[in-house]
Amino acid sequence: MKETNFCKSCDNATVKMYEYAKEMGLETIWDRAQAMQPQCGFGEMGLCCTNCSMGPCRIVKITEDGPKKGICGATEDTIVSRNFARAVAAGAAAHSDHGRDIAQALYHAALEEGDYEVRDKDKLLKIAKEWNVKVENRSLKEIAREVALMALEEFGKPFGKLRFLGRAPEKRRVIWDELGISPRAIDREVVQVMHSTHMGCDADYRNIINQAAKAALSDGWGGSMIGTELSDVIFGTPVPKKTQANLGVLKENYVNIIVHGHEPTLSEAIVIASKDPELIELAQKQGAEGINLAGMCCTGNEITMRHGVPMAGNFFQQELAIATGAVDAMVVDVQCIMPSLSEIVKCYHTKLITTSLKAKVPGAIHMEFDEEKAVEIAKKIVREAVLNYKNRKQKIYIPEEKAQGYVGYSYEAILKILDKVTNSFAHPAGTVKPLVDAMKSGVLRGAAAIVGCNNHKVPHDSGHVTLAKELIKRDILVVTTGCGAHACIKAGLMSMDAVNYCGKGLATCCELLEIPPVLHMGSCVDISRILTLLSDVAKYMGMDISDLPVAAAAPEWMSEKAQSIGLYAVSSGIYVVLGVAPAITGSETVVNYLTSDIEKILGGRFEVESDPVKAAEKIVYHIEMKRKMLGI
Ligand code: XCC
Ligand code: SF4
Repeated sequence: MKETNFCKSCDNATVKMYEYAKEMGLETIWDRAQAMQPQCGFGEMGLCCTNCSMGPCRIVKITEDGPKKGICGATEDTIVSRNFARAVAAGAAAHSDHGRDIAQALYHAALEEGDYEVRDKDKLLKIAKEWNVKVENRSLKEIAREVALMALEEFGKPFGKLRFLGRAPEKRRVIWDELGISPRAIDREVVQVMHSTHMGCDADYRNIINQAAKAALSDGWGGSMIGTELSDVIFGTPVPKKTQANLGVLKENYVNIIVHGHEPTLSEAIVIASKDPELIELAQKQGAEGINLAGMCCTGNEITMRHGVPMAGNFFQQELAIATGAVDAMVVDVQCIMPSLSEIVKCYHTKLITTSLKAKVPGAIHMEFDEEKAVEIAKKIVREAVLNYKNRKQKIYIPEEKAQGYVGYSYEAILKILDKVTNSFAHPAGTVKPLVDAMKSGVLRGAAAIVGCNNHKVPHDSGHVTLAKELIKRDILVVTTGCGAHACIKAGLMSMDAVNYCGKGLATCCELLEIPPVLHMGSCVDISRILTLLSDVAKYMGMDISDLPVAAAAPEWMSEKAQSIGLYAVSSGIYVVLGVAPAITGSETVVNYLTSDIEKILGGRFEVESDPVKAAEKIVYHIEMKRKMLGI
């Protein structure tokens, strides 16, 4: 096999740990990616169909005489768009099911069952008002219960449209209505995609993509938004705070617990349990100095946004964390958990603890999480980790890299920061006006979101980091979520010193507002925060989201959730640059539709650009073009 160095990363800790893992004879994601080469061309192009058992059918493009249709007669356009739509539906399902769990947690909180409570009363009241819930002469619990029930109804209500669509600018809602893609109920849109992409159903690629767009919108403006908003109600809306990031946050003489996955219901309870005096004492009895909690992937984002818990790393660092030998338990819930973890823990004392019925891994210990007994179960889990400390037997190697940065920029936090420069006499507090003014004057050219995962097809973290640096250099404010946020904080882009990378305009804004040029807005469901922010800016300016000088990028995306996010962003009028091509290249028609024609209908479109420097140029071009159209 050709020896290629798959572990190209711009993160030193990752490179070091990868080399160390190799020395130790451990297998990591990079080794498996290398062993997988060459990857299947049919799959890569989206040209393989397994939707019925007459297949698999694959369309052969490279030779003239190969089959050009599936056995049922499905064309490449049908097959490619169906595969794409199914991936979007799966992604929307994952995000939305997360949202549903949070709504359920709020319901329990309202009934005083379990350990959750309403921590952000203002946000609850705001949502209640938005949803026409009666608040006068009612207790907070009663209001919370009704809001939770209404949120749960959003998944399967028989009539009407999603309530949060009301946040979008009027022009946007008209576009959705006219196209028939305003989502009705979240589950329904996902089910409809699965139905219409069943064998012998929808064969029109445009119609298939429209339905996928509807499901994607039910994620962004439905499941994800419910996830974010109700998480804020239960656990508090994030405010800026300082934290540390990278594998160097692990501490040799402490019980190290990593929480990894997505839903804050579990991780919030673990945060409480890890501070329990009895458990800390138990840890000390085992010879440790205390308990050190760190987060990975989106769970890491959730608990750092609300508690400043250190961020241990992103998707590609999960195996490496275990290879440090210092992790006493890795506690996981759902999504982005590599099944390989159960293999790598065999070489260490680390306990891999699964907690969700939706995600069990052979070889892991399963300790089922129950929202009604959250802290009790969390304490049991932390106890497992603490008692495991004395079982450490391998050499410990923790890379020293740990960056400092600021996190916690929820939409509400951003508004509050903008208040600092708002002359309350001239304009009311809590408006986006200062942001709009900065954009209009050209001090800020625009804004871009950098989101998404890690993918071996792009050097680890460097897609995110290079793009962010290129954009802030050109006075474009960057907001980020997900594994992109981990990449940016590790590269120092969330520290105040990052102004040194900025153009003059952005540097001035950052200094005035005391913010870093790259703002951590949370986990992937929190991209809904960005939708809310953009909607309010558009509404303030009396226009649509598609008119704004903004863009989004997912330089290293890999998950189905990312495909759903990409499509709801495009369907919300946003220009989205992908660093990795989705599996659609088998149909030129579908590629043209998603990267060009769709813009005429929805105002946003996809662009594929694997080189982050070129991606930055394209974003700058797009932003400048939008500015010109706005006459600013
Ligand atoms: Fe997963 Fe959310 Fe992607 Fe990271 S960014 S690899 S989806 S953890 Ni969501
Ligand atoms: Fe083949 Fe059509 Fe069945 Fe797909 S649905 S596997 S293209 S016969």
